[in-house]
Amino acid sequence: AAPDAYKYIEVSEPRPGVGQVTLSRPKALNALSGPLITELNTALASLSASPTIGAVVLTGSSKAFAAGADIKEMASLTFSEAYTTSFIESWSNLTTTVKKPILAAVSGYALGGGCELALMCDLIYCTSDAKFGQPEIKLGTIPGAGGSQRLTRAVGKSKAMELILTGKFFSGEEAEKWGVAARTFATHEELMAGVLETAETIASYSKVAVMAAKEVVNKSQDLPLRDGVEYERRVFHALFGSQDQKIGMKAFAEKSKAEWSHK
Ligand code: CO8
Repeated sequence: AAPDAYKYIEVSEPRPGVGQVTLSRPKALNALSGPLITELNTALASLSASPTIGAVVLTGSSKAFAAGADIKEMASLTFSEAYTTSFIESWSNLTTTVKKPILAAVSGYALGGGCELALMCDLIYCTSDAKFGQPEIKLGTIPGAGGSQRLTRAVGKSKAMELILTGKFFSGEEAEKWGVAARTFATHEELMAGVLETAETIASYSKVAVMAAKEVVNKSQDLPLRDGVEYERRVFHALFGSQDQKIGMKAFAEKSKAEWSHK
């Protein structure tokens, strides 16, 4: 879709091969309403399908990545409505349909569904004073978009229990210390420069290899170790069938720069 087709997000290509989606509902601190999630899914599907895009950055503003699901929209929902419409199931499209790496760049609030959205991405960079949290307990509910599962895998059971049962926030600095975030930055500007640099690096590699690498690392979250190692080996074997494996290894031997065919 054309960039101006969106109301709650902005889509751009700030660096060669890098797509950027910026959540933009400033008056509600980027609260994740149904229409916003629909736009996000459309934009991600289109970037994922684009032959020129190699990596995607998902970000918000310096004040908020996203302050959660839209509480006002959810407040009057009934069980039968939530159940029969599979409320928020489409959020997971991000993890199931996008084969290219998605890098979350988090400044300010990443709360509830916002924290879960960041956790669904392939890696998180953030500012040191970013505010993560799963405060659903304060609203009389619990995380509903994977937070209890992904946060627990990231920080371990005891810490996840503490965070989810108290709803207390944790900082970007803590997120990095606990392995939730890969790197922290002092300011939003430095964060964006850092995330775009990493995204550009990823986008400079063979798309076949990058997609395979993303796939096998994510499998580690679902499979027992033995099955995961076997899965990885199968995919590794399969890549000997790609042109880019031949191109990459030949370039190394010739001390030249690989010109990827992405095949
Ligand atoms: N939903 C709807 N509107 C929101 C949300 C939200 N999650 N967060 C902020 N807003 C709105 C505020 O209502 C306010 O609007 P208005 O100006 O019309 O009153 C505007 O954004 C600005 O917010 P504040 O005035 O509150 O700004 P402050 O700087 O004072 O405070 C906070 C910022 C601390 C982030 C505060 O806004 C806050 O606590 N927000 C809610 C955080 C929260 O509880 N998030 C979890 C929501 S539940 C959830 O995400 C998961 C539910 C389980 C299912 C998962 C998927 C749906």
